[in-house]
Amino acid sequence: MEQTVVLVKPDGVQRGLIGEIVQRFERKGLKLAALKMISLNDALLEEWYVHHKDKPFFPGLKSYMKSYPVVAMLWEGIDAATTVRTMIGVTKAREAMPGTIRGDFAMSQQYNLIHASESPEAAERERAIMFNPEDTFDWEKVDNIHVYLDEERKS
Ligand code: 3AN
Repeated sequence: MEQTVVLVKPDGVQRGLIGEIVQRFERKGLKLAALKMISLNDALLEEWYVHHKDKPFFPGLKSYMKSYPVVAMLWEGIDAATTVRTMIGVTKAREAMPGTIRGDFAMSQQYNLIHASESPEAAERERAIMFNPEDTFDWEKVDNIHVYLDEERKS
């Protein structure tokens, strides 16, 4: 099944929202395949945000992402990348729809609590940057038979 990478960013860690965020994805029916706390450094962030490296906000983004640890997770499910992006809401958090994570808990364009891979391709790239093979777990989530139709699970 598809996997997607999520980071609870330093503001989410500071604001005590790790549990809330994990709970939303668990209750949705996604499967957790990896979870770790990590302090990010310049080299990792320059690779992670390579598409933003010439943007005026990049230096500020980098120092914010290094300011405190983040919690990195790998979530698995059918269409996981799109599902999680829908659940987090738009970048400018004060405009994010109520019911989304940013819509319910954040106001800022930069301090928007959470990162989620933009696409399955981005998720593969981010997974390789963030996780070693031993960080990830391939386990059977037995309640998947109640989350998906048989045909969906086998497709
Ligand atoms: P998203 O996280 O919604 O995919 P991106 O990829 O456009 O958004 O931006 C990556 C991160 O850069 C955002 N989560 C946010 O923290 C920060 N960011 C994006 N746009 C701005 C901006 N105009 N000013 C400050 N920070 C920004």
